[in-house]
Amino acid sequence: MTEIFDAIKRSAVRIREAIETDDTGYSQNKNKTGDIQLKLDIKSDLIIEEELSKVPSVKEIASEEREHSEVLNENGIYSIGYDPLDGSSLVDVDLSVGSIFGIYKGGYAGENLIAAAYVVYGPRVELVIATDIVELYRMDPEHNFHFIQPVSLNEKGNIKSPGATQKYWPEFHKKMVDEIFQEGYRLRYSGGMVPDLHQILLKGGGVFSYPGTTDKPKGKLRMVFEVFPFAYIFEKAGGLAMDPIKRLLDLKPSHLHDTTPCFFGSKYEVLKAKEVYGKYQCDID
Ligand code: AFP
Repeated sequence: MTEIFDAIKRSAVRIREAIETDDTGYSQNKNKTGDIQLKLDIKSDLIIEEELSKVPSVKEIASEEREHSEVLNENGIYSIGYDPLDGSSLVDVDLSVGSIFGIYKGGYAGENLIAAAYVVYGPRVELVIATDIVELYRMDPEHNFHFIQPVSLNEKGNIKSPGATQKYWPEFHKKMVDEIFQEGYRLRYSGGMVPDLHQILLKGGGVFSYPGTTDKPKGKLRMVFEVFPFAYIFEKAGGLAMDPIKRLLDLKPSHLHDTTPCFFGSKYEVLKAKEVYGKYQCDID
């Protein structure tokens, strides 16, 4: 798999350069989820396709920016699901963004993930790779990536990143978020999933939630490109990733672009969410 991680590193160097120099405007195209694509989304997607097509072990790719998966090498064994530039609408206000990768052996289901990675384009470019362990790398000015440290979560943290529009949150979800803040948790939410989850991972814990809402009952974040890769990373780092009743990696999408409510974090906070959601479900049964 080293050659896949090398392709991800080469993509990261080229995407970073595009972020720094290219037009941040919109294209004329919409992706499968109906978002109007930024020119940077399209360019990042093409960069990753080009780099992964040089890797013989990559059989096919599926990108958040494309409706269908595409075969790159008939004889390959891995399928890569990726979000080329998550949070791209934040580039024009100079906030951090990222690329997310899931490496699947078999179909695009959580149980078939064998590794995951993400790149954060912030004040520095950092790469986190999860195989059986989770490791942080940082890019130097010559574009080489250096190992920095292993990544692991504490049982409990002190950061809360509550996603989605509050007006559409279920009442019990709002109550649960309020209670977490009453416990002393601090609000950390940039609107970019990659930097928000990166912060929780590197500060040792906390919880990120993107619930089902009255306007989007299945949430916003896509299983194959965003949710499964981060679920894999959080579990390997010693945390939990749930919907929050079921384990996210046990979910099987019916379609490539399916979304799901998701909670990622250290054990204490995610289990708390599971308890609240479990009780609510009992109440409405
Ligand atoms: P964009 O790619 O459209 O900027 O969306 C980013 C994102 O998919 C994810 O990175 C964030 O966590 C989430 O959306 C933020 O969504 P809300 O603004 O609804 O909380």
